[in-house]
Amino acid sequence: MKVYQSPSHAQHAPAYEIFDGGEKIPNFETPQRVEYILAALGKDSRYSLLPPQDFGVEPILAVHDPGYFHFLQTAYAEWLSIDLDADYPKEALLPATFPPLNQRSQIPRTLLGRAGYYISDLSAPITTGTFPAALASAQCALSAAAEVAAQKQNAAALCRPPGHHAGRANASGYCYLNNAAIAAHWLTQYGKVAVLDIDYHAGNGTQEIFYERADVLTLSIHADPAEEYPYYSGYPQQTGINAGAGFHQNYPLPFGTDDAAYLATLEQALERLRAYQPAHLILSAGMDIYGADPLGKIRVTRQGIASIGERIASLRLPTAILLEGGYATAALGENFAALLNAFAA
Ligand code: OKP
Ligand code: ZN
Repeated sequence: MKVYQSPSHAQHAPAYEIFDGGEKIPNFETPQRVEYILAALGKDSRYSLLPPQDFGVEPILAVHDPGYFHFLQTAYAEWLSIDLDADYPKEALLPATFPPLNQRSQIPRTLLGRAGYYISDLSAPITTGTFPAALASAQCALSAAAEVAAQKQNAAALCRPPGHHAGRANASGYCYLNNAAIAAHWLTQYGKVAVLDIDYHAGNGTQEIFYERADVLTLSIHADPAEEYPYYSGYPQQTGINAGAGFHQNYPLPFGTDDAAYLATLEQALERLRAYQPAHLILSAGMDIYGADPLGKIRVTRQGIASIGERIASLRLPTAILLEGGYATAALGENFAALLNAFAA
């Protein structure tokens, strides 16, 4: 199986994020995550690691707002150029002011105003290497999608930063460009696409991007947003609108969900996928469902992850498997390999 990966990911290494209560903590979404996956896959001759091809910005701008994309591209340099007092911390651009509901009609000129407009929470700092890393991450996803379309074979991408919380015009939750949405939209040129998101957190960005579309079925299995980030999206009654009515489904799970309960819910999602008959599948593969994940409260084991992979692979759909979250870093390599093995056969 081809696995796309770019060394550019390491340029995105934010030192911190702001946690609840204002606590400044080391960022969980680290470059080491990919290092552990490379170590695990490197031991297995079935996997060939490849750099991404360059698809340019067009497939990204087909999904993301051009003003947002331009902001991502230029914000950090602009942040450095602003004359603030000398000891102002500038390792990352992170706003402290956000637009209240119904106050999004004006985009302010000043950088911090635009930062609050385009960044939705305190877990998406923009640092010097954030844009090149996010761009390379999206190219990895597109490369896997192109491989799947051309060869009708599964392919994977070690996307870092992840993407599923990024909306059409906003960054949040470690995500800047929605890799899965970019790849899924690109694949619609070859027919219907489905996105199955198994990250612990609801795929709210992906939900938003395809919410009015019937040509991309989006399904997300995640911790109940009534209790967990991203809080405001990922509810079962949110099923799409207009042309997209009935083409989104959320499967919220309670804290403590074990392998058996997870797999039972997965079967419901698989039933939807079989009925939809997509030409291609994108799997948003977050590994933070793992029991030992420091950000997760679902209790799936490594064997459970392997079973999840086997059940999804049994659909026999050409599938692009894209890394999303997973913060039990030392276990991430073996966990991702356990998932991928089912698709490599
Ligand atoms: C990204 B992905 C709440 C902090 C929430 C953001 C989590 C982003 C997860 N205490 N921080 O879906 O794995
Ligand atoms: Zn997650």
